[in-house]
Amino acid sequence: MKYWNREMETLKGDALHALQAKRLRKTVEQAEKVPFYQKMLKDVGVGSADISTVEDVQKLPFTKKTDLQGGYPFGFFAVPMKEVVRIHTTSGTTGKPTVVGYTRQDLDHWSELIARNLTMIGLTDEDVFQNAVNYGLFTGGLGFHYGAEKVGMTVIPSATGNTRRQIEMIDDFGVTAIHCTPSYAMHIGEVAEQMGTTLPTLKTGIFGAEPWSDNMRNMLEGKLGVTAYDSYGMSEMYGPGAAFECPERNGLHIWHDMYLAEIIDPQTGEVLGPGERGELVVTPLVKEAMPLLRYRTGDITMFLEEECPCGRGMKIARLHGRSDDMLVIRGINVFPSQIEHVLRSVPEVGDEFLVYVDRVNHLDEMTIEVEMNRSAFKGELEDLTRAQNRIVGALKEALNLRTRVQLVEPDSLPRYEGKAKRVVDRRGNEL
Ligand code: DLL
Repeated sequence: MKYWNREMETLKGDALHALQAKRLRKTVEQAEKVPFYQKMLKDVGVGSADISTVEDVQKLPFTKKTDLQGGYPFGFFAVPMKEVVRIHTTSGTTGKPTVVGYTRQDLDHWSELIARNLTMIGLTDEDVFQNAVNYGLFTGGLGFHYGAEKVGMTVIPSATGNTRRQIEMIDDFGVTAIHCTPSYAMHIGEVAEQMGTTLPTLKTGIFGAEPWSDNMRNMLEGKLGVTAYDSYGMSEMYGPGAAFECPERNGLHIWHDMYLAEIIDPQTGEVLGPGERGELVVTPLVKEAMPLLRYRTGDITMFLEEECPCGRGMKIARLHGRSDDMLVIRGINVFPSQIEHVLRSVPEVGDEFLVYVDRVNHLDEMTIEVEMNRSAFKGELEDLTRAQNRIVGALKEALNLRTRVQLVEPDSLPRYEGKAKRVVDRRGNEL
């Protein structure tokens, strides 16, 4: 088992708690330089002097995404602008994006996180790494880039797009590890198939930035010939790197010396224990330019109880979606990733699907367009009808919901280079 920073990665018990408490207090001190937090802390009568244990985090109020938007652009920065050496923003589709600033020390911490993750899954300076995500304001590009360079890997900043060229590069440059969104990985897999290559040098796939199911993992491993690892993060937590699967691939280690994680009931704010699913709340412990206190991520997960054989600490379950992309269909909660998990287990199903939600006569209707794979598409009409019924049945069983399924031709639905958008909610448009 390889470690980038064995001491920090395997820190446990009192030593870990003492470090977390010290860093938590320092983070609150840093937050006290931000007018928003000055007011918030004054309102609840708590200051950095009141923080001496990890549990004291519960004295602090939560910070929400809307709070950050209210501070647009630089209202949450705790250092003078001349110390901010990088800015990223979230890809907010509505309203102003969230702006995140980094000091030089923040960038060092961030690349250390990525270096830990890459080392944890066995990558070294011998590897050739293709970073097929959007470079620019999205944190996935530069975040992974500098972390992979830190490990000494040969980094190819291929970014997204021109998929045939991406595939030629994998083969010509002997790429051993690729990083992209799972949606783009699917597309790379299908284009590679059309080009007649099995991508023989590729061994490792790192996928993240959006939810992807275990069945999708199996499919990607088959198409690309890789072992696939899940990578979680968000711009407010630096970006990718915050949590990552180890070779056990049974949950993601959230780096306990850099993030204090809690799981809460999203309705009541009550703190939940291991095994209880709820919203992930994070207090970054080393952020300098933009400290955050108890940030509500909106992401749903739980702490896993068992100790990991790899010796590292705290693990969270894979994330199946955000509380805000959960659909409520006729009173039933549905995450798009559940639909994906079902579809990817049906052999006749091809690579993409699209979910439409409508309100028909005051009732929610979910219609799913499902691409067939090539061989099923060439088959008999009877077989297709059978496949369609099977999909409807599997969805009914998994979601307890009747859905309409329309089979469509291979390659007829949109492809994605970054995060996918597979749900079109048309409710509210009927007036
Ligand atoms: O997506 C950072 C990132 C880049 C992570 C590359 C992994 C790889 P944002 O654009 O701010 O940051 O989006 C953050 O994406 O709150 C989750 O809802 C979702 N998300 C990120 N990773 C995963 C994952 C980057 N592995 C938001 N599984 C988060 C499920 C994920 N959802």
